[in-house]
Amino acid sequence: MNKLNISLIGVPMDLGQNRRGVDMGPSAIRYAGVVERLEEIGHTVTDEGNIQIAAAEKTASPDTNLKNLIEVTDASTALANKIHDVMENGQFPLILGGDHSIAIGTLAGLGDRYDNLGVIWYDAHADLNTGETSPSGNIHGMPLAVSIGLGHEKLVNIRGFAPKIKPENVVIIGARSIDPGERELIKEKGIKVFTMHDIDKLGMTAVMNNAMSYLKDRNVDGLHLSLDLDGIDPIYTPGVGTPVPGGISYRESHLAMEMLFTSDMVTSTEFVEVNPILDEKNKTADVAVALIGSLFGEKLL
Ligand code: EXY
Ligand code: MN
Ligand code: MN
Ligand code: MN
Repeated sequence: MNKLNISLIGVPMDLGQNRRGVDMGPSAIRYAGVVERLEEIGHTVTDEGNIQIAAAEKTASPDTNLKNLIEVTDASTALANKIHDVMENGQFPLILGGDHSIAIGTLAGLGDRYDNLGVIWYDAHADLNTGETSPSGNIHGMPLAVSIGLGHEKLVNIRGFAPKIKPENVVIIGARSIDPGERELIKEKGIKVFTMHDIDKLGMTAVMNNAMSYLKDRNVDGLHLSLDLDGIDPIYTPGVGTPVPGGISYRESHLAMEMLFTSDMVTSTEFVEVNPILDEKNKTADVAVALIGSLFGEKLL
């Protein structure tokens, strides 16, 4: 990564889950100084503002258990189109959520720019549910399934093509809360997962080296980092809607970001699930900005 022209896109989305407040994530991350931090490193940042998000549906659709399906589809389409446009202009997309359902739009926008996009999914969860396997009907538990072509056809076919990414180009890091249907899908599709057990056992250095050489062996032509703040232990990031204890530490996360920076592989990223209402003094947004600093080349010395 040299000095980049970064397009920052806010997605104040809270329709992919039940807890209000995550729509304020982009504001909280901006308030925590993301633009200044990136400019300090030497990057140029254009704040593209926010994608418009509709109000939540008043009545659940009778034909699906997916909540706010139409509203999430529309917002995802708008985000996908925006990302497509900024990439056309040679900009590096940095997307701020919003809940993790935004990744449906992100990957739809990136998908047709790459033949073989790699994805690192940094998360406590696998986000591999479909309408059939979801325990909640919350779309933020489904974006990875949708992006590999599984799930509701409205979501799967955004921008008119599917799948957006190949399951064998995905690496999940930090998983510790996986539903039965997701577990089956991971086995069936051979998705690469480094659980917390692997991080404990191998250490973050080996996990990241393995993840990156796996993706290099797959000859990826771009790498998207989708970072869910709940991947990190809630001690450090309490402001998330679905915290799971026993997560990745603050220092391990910095190391992971620094290693990604050094690899020069990352071509787009999103930071999601910051919920200022559940947070303690914007702590979670501060962590997001600190990690963004490391990912984009901030040095200690
Ligand atoms: N697996 C659960 C569900 O599908 O409802 C919880 C999903 C939480 C998703 C978070 C954001 O990564
Ligand atoms: Mn997630
Ligand atoms: Mn195109
Ligand atoms: Mn998660």
